[in-house]
Amino acid sequence: MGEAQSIQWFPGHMTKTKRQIEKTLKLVDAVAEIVDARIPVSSRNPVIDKLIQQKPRLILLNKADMADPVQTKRWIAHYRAHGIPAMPVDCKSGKGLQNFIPLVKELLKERVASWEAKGMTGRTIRVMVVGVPNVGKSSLINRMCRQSKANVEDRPGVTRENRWFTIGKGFELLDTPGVLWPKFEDPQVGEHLAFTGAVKDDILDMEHLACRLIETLRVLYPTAVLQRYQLEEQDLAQLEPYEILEAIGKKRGMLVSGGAVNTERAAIALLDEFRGAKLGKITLEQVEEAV
Ligand SMILES: Nc1nc2c(ncn2[C@@H]2O[C@H](COP(=O)(O)OP(=O)(O)O)[C@@H](O)[C@H]2O)c(=O)[nH]1
Ligand SMILES: [Mg+2]
Repeated sequence: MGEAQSIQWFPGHMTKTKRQIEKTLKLVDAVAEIVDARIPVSSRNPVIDKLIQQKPRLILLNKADMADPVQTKRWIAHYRAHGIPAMPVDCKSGKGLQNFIPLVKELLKERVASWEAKGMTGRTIRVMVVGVPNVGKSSLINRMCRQSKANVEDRPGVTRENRWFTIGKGFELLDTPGVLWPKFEDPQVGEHLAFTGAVKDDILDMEHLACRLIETLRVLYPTAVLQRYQLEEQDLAQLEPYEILEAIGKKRGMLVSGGAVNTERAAIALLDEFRGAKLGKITLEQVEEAV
């Protein structure tokens, strides 16, 4: 996407969100940060690290159903090596969520022991769920609530958006207060969020985006593209991305009158299919450093 577009998206509400998160942090015992397992770097706001500081934290690699399991394992090892427990989840189906509360309890083991030593037995554990838009915060909360037949409650002293969700006995979740925007200034971040559909398509040039996706995929997952669109290996490696888009459209019979390929339609098809994991389980951002 162009520079102008990315500037347009960046809203000025971060200061307010930061303040809200800082205030709310005082009310919770831990933070569960959700990232998109396909783009674990771009789907988080780096400001989070500064905000959270000493608060115990865990990372949920969500949408693991669509990510490359080998890469997801590497990310988990990577976070763990940095002292952050992490786990893969699929909040759409609920897969992996049975490990969520146990992991939080493990994270807070010493704290819980010290509460108990002070006679505070059965104290409620409160966890704030943070993450950029579309990463799956609501899905996580809904899933967890459904599993435990929980309810939503309002409490004095918190704003209407700050709703606590009781999930199971002595365990509560809170959604991110405010909107935690990703770091759009970095063009690659904006692009990866657009590939995964985290950004509204009506402000994007779909053909340009599809060409960029082709460039990325032919390096990281060439076989996935070859198989899905029945392309020649040499073509995928050597043609210009736009020519590959044309080849995809041609294979699909997406033509306009006169016989030219409708590349706009081809672009939309490619992006839709990528987002729907029709090309397979793909992770666009991979761990660089050895762990
Ligand atoms: N395939 C898949 N889709 C998911 C998963 N979690 C969330 N989604 C979808 O991602 C979109 C955004 O989820 P939502 O919970 O609204 O994100 P929020 O903006 O962080 O609250 C929705 O269409 C969800 O159905 C997941 O684990 N796997
Ligand atoms: Mg939500």
